[in-house]
Amino acid sequence: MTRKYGIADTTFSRVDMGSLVYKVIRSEDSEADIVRYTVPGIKDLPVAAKRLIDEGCDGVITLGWVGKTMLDKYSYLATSIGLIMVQILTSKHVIDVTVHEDEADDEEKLKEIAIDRATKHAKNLVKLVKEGKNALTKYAGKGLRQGYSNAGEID
Ligand code: RDL
Ligand code: RDL
Ligand code: RDL
Repeated sequence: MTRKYGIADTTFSRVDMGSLVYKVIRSEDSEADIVRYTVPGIKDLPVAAKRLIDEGCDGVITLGWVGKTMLDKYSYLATSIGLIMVQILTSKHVIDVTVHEDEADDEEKLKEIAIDRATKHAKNLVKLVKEGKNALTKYAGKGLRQGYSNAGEID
């Protein structure tokens, strides 16, 4: 059976993570169907993810960008709860890639975080969809990070 992946991204984001993630999924799973759904902002992502799953996606990756204000952070908290609800309701993974604009002061660094986080999580999604529960077990406890270099295991 051909696997089907959903990509939900936003026009609010300042980096085009959707196009990047499309290429990563394509290279990790060359036969896959990939559907992209672009919405205005993060609060629109839960329903986009739900609709992608309703139309047959085996897993979804969401690509959000959170502004610097308290209001933006509250919007993200609401979004995160919504995305978790979608996962619980559908029993499918919705991998949440979020870049917080206050993670870095300069734009180049923010872009680097976005590219690294989106790429690593796209690979995580493909692994989970292709191989299931134990796909990531060999990395358990290794202190992996997305957007930064790995924190590493404490031994
Ligand atoms: O449904 C339309 C909008 O309400 C929705 O797109 C929101 O997600 C837009 N939005 C905010 O209203 C906000 O206060 C966003 C942010 N902050 C944000 O930080 N990032 C977004 N959208 O992607
Ligand atoms: O769906 C992919 C990720 O969004 C998800 O795995 C998150 O749980 C990753 N994550 C964060 O995004 C974060 O800001 C984690 C932490 N903080 C954290 O403190 N511990 C985690 N994950 O295990
Ligand atoms: O140790 C530094 C970072 O890992 C920490 O600040 C995280 O909270 C940063 N982070 C996010 O803010 C987020 O929205 C992470 C993720 N998502 C994520 O998916 N994976 C991370 N960090 O490793």
